[in-house]
Amino acid sequence: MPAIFTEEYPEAKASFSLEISRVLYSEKSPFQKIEILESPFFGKVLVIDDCIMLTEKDEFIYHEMIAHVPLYVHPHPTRVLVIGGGDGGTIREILKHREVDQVVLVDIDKMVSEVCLKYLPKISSQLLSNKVTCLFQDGVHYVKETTEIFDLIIIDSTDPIGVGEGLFTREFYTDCHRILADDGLLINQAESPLYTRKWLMQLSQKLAQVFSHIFFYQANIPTYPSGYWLFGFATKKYHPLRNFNQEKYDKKKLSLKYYNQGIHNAAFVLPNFVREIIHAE
Ligand code: AG3
Repeated sequence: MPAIFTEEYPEAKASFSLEISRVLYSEKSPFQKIEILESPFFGKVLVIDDCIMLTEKDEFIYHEMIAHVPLYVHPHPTRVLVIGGGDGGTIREILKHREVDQVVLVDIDKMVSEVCLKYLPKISSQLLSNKVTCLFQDGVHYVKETTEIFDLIIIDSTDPIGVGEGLFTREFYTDCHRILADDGLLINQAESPLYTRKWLMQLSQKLAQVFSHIFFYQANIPTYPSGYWLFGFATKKYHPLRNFNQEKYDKKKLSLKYYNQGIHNAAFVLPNFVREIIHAE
């Protein structure tokens, strides 16, 4: 009998299972349970508190979409803040944009980065870049206290329960707004409109209370709940489509596996049921 890992989706009374050939790592940090599993099909899988954070098979979709969408909109992103994202996947994509010369990563749990550096070096190795400063502390506290200013903030969090909860509050978004430059952007992972409609609704209401313009865009991520995922795009100035930077895009010619110009445009076209959720008062 092959071993099976199952992530339960209690909100949908459903679950997602995958065969695993080995458990490479399983420990409790002071904050959460961290596991690295090996699946014959999905490759290595990072699981935190029984939720799939990434698999080697499809992590490129999430990490390319969370990073390149804002980086092809902002005309001169030099200072980027990543909250969460201790696995380093988001950092890897950000650093493909050479004009970014400083990235601060703030993740509460040092063990996530240590484990990923050991077991998932292809995803995490850019954490060691000299452009990156890793601070292992609470992101909520960091944004409250810091005097630094950023062009882009990316919130690469876990779900809004447990450790990640504070990263989905109005107070937190208010602090992020304060430490963004006048033309700054904030991107956050915004969960599944199908399975956790309420989370998306609350997130969009809170973001809209703080930022004058908010947008959402989508991607298909098979190993996350429902396989259908949203990202928030909160902006002080730039429009996600009108300010798409064609010149930068044509010049860079990054070879990516998911993101391209067509995807950028299409991702902001949302189904009616999603538009209803994010516009609900
Ligand atoms: N961020 C986690 C997305 C949430 C997944 N939720 C779930 N499986 N219930 C991923 C971090 C990758 N850098």
